[in-house]
Amino acid sequence: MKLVYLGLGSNVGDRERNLRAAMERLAAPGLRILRVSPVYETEPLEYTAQAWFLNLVVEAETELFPMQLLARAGRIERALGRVRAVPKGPRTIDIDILLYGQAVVRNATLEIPHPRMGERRFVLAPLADLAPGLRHPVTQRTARQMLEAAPHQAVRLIHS
Ligand code: PH2
Ligand code: MG
Ligand code: MG
Repeated sequence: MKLVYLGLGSNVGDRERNLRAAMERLAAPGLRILRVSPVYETEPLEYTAQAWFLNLVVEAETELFPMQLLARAGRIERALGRVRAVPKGPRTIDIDILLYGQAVVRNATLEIPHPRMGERRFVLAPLADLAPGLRHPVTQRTARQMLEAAPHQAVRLIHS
């Protein structure tokens, strides 16, 4: 059983509902959601000409291997109508594996820890709410330390 952290985001349609629907589908055999962070409304990063996102982080325990978890996430994204029109562009739902226990995974389709998590307040703010002392397995920095060092991005707490 591994403790994992998943980053969810939505900026198309009913964003709250998309997040809820994704969590309902994530919680299937082999994965149990333990805690859910507060929801943040966040300025788009990287591809900036798009609507603001709602983002949250899910803490779960899972028996799925990383590639199985990635496959489940991809199936849910497709089921909820995600279309990959613009890379990093608008999406009904995005489910990213941030951390998988203390594992380091790198292959052609998956990299864990998520390679850009250290630059993303939309990930680090909700992650630090759940697990401020959680350490990045490579840098050994805590979620709180990463949040303090992250570049500017507007994020505002919507609700817990
Ligand atoms: N996801 C991206 C790119 N930019 N910006 C915010 N605020 N939230 C996201 O979830 C997000 C993003 C690529 O997945
Ligand atoms: Mg993403
Ligand atoms: Mg993604």
